[in-house]
Amino acid sequence: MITASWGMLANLIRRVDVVVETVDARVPTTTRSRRLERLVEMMGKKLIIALNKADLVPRDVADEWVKIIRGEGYEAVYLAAKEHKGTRVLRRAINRSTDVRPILVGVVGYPKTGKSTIVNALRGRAGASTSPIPGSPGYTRRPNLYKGSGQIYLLDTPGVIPPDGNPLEKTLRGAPPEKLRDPVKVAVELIKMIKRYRPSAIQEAYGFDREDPYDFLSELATKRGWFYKSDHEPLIEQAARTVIYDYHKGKIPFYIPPSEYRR
Ligand SMILES: Nc1nc2c(ncn2[C@@H]2O[C@H](COP(=O)(O)OP(=O)(O)O)[C@@H](O)[C@H]2O)c(=O)[nH]1
Ligand SMILES: [Mg+2]
Repeated sequence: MITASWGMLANLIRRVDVVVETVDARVPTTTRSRRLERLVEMMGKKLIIALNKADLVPRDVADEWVKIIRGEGYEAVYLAAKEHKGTRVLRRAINRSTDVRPILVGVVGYPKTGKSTIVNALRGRAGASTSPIPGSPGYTRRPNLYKGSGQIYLLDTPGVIPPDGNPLEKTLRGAPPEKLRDPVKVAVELIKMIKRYRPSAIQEAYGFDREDPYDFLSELATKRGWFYKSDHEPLIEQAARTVIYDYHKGKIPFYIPPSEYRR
């Protein structure tokens, strides 16, 4: 993974007209970055908040989040980039956000929120080739823009926001589980959070559950045949990392309801 920095993000934002901030529709509040939003505003660029992975939440939930975010004065849309659903709505929002033509767009967000998938979806049939805008300052240099549809051009490097916060927040913000000092503790917290909103989620995803998340991880390791070589105890760290990966893949049914927001 590329080590991202806020300096790099600022350079990227400086180059574009519109920033698309990708957030995970299951946990939009945690995967939004106020720091990014302030930076985009400060630099006088347009911001569109794209609630991605909307296939993992009910439609009325996605609609409600869009309403809430628009109520804060930001443009917001929801989409399921992986399924190529909602990309037309996002394109329309980009076109409406500015009179500048052509429009240079940067896609920025925490890891695993779907930046690459959105870039690909916006490129549509344009293919893998990058096409510099004739007459633009970058034209004579290395091509670094992808042609999207119409007048939209996309920066070829999405901006990665470094995951911050406590270990659970970092995990929800896409930090790789291999880097966690205590993946078991984080997976236990993640399971508790998920079950608070959907008590049957673990049962639905794995076909079994235990009241104590620690017991669940231990049994998951046993069922999958993951044991320490030394003492043949269940390798719960591997079970913990698996649950975190499965969460990111959307295998565990869960989302935060918008009613939680205004508390
Ligand atoms: N369910 C679902 N998964 C998605 C969607 N978009 C991306 N993903 C998945 O989320 C993971 C991260 O996507 P990626 O585009 O690589 O994220 P990036 O790290 O922000 O560039 C991948 O496993 C994607 O398949 C979506 O709309 N729905
Ligand atoms: Mg990516």
